[in-house]
Amino acid sequence: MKITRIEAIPFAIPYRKPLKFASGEVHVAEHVLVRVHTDEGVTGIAEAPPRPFTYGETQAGIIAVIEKLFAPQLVGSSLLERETMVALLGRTVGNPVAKAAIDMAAWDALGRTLGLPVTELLGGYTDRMRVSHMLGFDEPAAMVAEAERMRETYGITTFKVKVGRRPVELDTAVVRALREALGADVELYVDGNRGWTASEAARAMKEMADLDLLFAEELCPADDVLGRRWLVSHLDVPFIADESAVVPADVTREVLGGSATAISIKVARTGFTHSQRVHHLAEGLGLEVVMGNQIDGQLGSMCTVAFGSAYRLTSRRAGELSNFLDMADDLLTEPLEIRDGELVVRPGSGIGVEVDADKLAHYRQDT
Ligand code: MUC
Ligand code: MG
Repeated sequence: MKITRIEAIPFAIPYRKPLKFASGEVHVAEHVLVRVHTDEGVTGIAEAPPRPFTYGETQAGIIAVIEKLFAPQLVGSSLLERETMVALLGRTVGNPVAKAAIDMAAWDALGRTLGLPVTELLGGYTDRMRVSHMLGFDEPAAMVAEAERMRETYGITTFKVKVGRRPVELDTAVVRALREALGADVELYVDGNRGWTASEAARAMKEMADLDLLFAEELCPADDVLGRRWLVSHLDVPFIADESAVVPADVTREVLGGSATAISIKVARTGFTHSQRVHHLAEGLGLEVVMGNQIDGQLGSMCTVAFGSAYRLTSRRAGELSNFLDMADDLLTEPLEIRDGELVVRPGSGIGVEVDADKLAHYRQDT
């Protein structure tokens, strides 16, 4: 069970439709496939989606830090020494997405070695998650049409609407149009990616007070400390901390400081090992949790399903799992299928998915 090699392979797959939101936009999935090899001939896989506008990492930076720092530190470790590996990775500050991909690939390799699904090793609560679809910036009619198509084709009935534009009416008009077109039965929530000030956010939320929103996420920056605390104290829906609360210390700080009342867990930035810590903390604090999407491909989405299905708290709410639908292609041998609004864990050991060698050869950028 010893790690012999860690590969970091850049690949690029275009989006059919770019995703736009207040802190950035994504046109091409320029991700990194991470492969952890062991002395028993097992290979674990995971996907690292760089998000420079959120965590400062780039595709080239993720490859460099894995090849130059992390791989030399971890080669020789046993897959069972997960805490030791986390400690070794923790010697380097930052680089959450690179660290998370190594962690998840090591868990995948462990599952494959033991012949057990990772989701069962993690917790085994259920085998599926309801899917929430994230709607990027567009005109109201186009966003309504996309939501209707998602409901009709995939049975999705929960939607996260990207907001944070100016004037705020650009976004409140979209949310109103969605509620009017989709009716009372769908779940709607909004994510501002820190685009508004606290007072703009308060005005927008007041304007949407009759739209029965489920949550509000990162409407203004957490660094506007008093403004955000004031906003959160005036809202009557849970306020999700996403990019402002990555690790347990952030969650503790934001929640105890009154700047958040719910959290998003994204395995793409905390892997499985740190996501477990965040989950346990959230459970202890009595917080609602949403499994978030870092604009993941299918491998990353399956990692989210594996983690989200493992616990009652993370599987209670719909998880953000459908953005891979906007990609022109993917790497997996068997594409993920959303049916009746759900994604089900793949049977088999590890994460339960395989990379198609021909597709990887086509999309990889290092050959
Ligand atoms: C989200 O929930 O914010 C946008 C940027 C990112 O890192 O994740 C997405 C979705
Ligand atoms: Mg968010």
